Amino acid sequence: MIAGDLFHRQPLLRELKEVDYLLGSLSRTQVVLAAGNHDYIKKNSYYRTFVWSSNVHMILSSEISCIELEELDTAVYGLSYYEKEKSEPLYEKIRLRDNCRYRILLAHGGDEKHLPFRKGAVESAGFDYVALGHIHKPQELIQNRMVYAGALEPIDKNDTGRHGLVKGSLNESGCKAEFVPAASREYIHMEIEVSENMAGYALRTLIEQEIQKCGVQNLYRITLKGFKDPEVQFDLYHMDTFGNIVGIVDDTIPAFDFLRLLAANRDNLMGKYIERFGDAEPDSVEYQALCEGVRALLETKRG
Ligand SMILES: [Mn+2]
Repeated sequence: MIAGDLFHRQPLLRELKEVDYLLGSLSRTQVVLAAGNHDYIKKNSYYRTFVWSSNVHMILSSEISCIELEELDTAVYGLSYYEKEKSEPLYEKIRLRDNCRYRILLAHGGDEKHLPFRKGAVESAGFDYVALGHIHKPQELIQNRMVYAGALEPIDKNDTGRHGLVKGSLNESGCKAEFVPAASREYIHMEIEVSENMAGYALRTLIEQEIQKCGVQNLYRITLKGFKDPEVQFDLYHMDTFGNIVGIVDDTIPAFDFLRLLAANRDNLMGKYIERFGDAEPDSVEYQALCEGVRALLETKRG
């Protein structure tokens, strides 16, 4: 079951040929697919005329239609998008009209602009399983009954977490659906706790170890947290040992010893400045101003 948006844009003819070759080479498998809101069936879409292998069935109708897979005694309901958005709740209005033992709904969307549905309304139609697409993160709406498989691979850097497919089995005793991780890599948002005694090279080594722990095949967005030595400047361009860091942000707070600085500067501008912001919380804008001001004053003093 391919629940739409197999392509994130209009597919090229050669891409359909490649996909059809792969799906057509499955010897004991029937494939049903429909177009989603990204690969929707435009006027000149290759989906309109493409001739699939005999085991590959595309639902081309823009209204709910039904494909019967006789040898599996299974009917698959669904539709294809012919535009980027479609806001009628069509999946809530399905009337079953087949003579099969099993019934699957292949559905794409679920948000406001893409065929919204209430899961209860779809459930009551009587499908054995609802295979959902559109949302990239795998999730079960109803256990073993209504599941978003999610994208096979993460699509962008915010598409974190596991990705793969749903393996389901449908027989007299009901439907079982389990998530099978299949993505070759994952996007991971990682926080690294920096300490005051850590210099740049130590940080680089720590990041290297953390990435090794979580897998060098994955892609990382790293946020540095904690307090750092105010003297230390991290060179963020040289932290990427394995070439898999897609972004790194330094959110550390300089660990100025304000009490000591205040004691030594009671009568000057620095002392007055520290007093002015004395009770700022470490994650506030005031604290940031305090740190920047103190840094500037220290640098002026040295200069
Ligand atoms: Mn979609």
